[in-house]
Amino acid sequence: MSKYDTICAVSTASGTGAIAVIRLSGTDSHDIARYIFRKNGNTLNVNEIEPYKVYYGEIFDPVPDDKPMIDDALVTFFKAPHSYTGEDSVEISCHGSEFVQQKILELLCVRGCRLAEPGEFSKRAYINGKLDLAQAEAVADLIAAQNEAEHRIAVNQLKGGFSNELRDLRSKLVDLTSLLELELDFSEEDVEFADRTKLNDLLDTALKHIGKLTDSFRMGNAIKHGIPVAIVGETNTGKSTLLNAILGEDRAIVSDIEGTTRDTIEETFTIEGMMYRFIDTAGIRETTETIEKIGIERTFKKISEADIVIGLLDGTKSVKGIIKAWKDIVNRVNLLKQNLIIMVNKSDIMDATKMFTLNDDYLDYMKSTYEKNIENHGGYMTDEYCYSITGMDLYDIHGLLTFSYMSAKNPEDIENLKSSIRHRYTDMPDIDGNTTLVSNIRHFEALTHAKESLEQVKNGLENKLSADLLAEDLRQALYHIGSITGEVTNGEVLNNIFSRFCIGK
Ligand SMILES: Nc1nc2c(ncn2[C@@H]2O[C@H](COP(=O)(O)OP(=O)(O)OP(=O)(O)O)[C@@H](O)[C@H]2O)c(=O)[nH]1
Ligand SMILES: [Mg+2]
Repeated sequence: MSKYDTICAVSTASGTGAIAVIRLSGTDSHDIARYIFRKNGNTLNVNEIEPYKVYYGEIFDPVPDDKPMIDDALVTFFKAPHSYTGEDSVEISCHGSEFVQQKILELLCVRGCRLAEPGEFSKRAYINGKLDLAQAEAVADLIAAQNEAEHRIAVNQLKGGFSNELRDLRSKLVDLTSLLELELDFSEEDVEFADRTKLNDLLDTALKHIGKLTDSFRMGNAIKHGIPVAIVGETNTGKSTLLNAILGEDRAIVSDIEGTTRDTIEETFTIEGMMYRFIDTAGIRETTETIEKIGIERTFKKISEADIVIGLLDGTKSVKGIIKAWKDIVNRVNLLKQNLIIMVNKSDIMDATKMFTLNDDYLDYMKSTYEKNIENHGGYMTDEYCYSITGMDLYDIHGLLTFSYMSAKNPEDIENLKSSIRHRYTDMPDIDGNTTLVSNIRHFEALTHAKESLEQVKNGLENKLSADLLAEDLRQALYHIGSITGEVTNGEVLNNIFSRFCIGK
């Protein structure tokens, strides 16, 4: 299999469509396409072909004597290096009959084309320097994007936003390495050229940069697979009713029997361009029933994995019961990392005066928690201190815990809840701005390795390790960063990446 052979594939979705696009790329692509194409009954002359011009004519089978027409088609020729792959290439737009598509591929193969492997066009684009590896992966992400947020990440990566950031990072580290390597040349003389404080500062900047990128993975990954929203609470609070109302379909079984939902149910739903994965869970209660116990264990696991937790309380229960259920949920949520939305459900049938008592009790509880926090932090739990460890001030944290009332049977309440869920993330610049979000696990792992190597350099500096050992760790970090854009890579990794593309891309 030579990288110079000419490949072909149907690039549009498989099956019948109005039109289909067949793509050829490689040294002989123009000749092979010319061989089966006639314009006004004549084959195009090599010298006559104008690239980037669309030719209208017929695809025909040149073998039988009567040279039958196969289809009406539009053909465009692209000249290296100005094509997607960087090679000579051709695009044939034909009618979307599966028979026509197959017939054209067959004619091309008889003339010397080979059927392309998945992602082979993009792989060639990468090999020919048209795209770096992260950009090629963005092409696959762009094709797979199902909502606005996913689309935005892919476009940013495709435009080279991520690659530029990595290039920045790399050049910082290259500077560091060359400073250290200079010392190696003079190792006999025991000199230190590189100012250690400056090295340390540079390292800190690089580590901070990588840290920002690895931190963004949780969000980037969530956007790709849907931001997980767990709906949790005691049995019969209306979790399944809420899931159905959000989805607008009867997905989960609803009944007034406690413990109806045994296993978790997950469905994605897009709110204003952002995909969420709603998870209905088994209601939490004391039980000796084995299956239900397993279900409740799953609920706890889903709570810990969720980005947003909707804690649903049953407004028809006693004040004491509601407060207890609420505390049980709050205690299972990590408020520093997760968003908690507490909702008291069944407002349509609950006694409204209870709302006042609930809020008073709640305030009492908050007050005692607040005081406990002050004790825990040596008596100086100021807003600033709280902000420095949580990124939120105390008031916001309290706000997150405030009770809101709703009825899962009231469509208006459901719309409000949806917009409140969406609102949780619009404040984050990462999503609505042009900030890079890492959404690919391969990139995340490479960055994590790079970070580990840099941390070793930092430790080494503190322990006054010799320049050659420091330089070695730095080179490791450079290697990992380079592997993301494909500056350093191996065949196996490449095959692995491109084999996940669709054929024709
Ligand atoms: N009046 C009223 N009834 C509700 C509301 N939400 C749920 N219900 C009723 O409450 C009962 C329990 O609802 P489910 O949605 O099955 O409750 P669940 O939390 O999924 O219960 P488990 O699966 O057992 O944990 C059903 O009879 C629902 O019709 C509401 O807002 N108002
Ligand atoms: Mg249920």
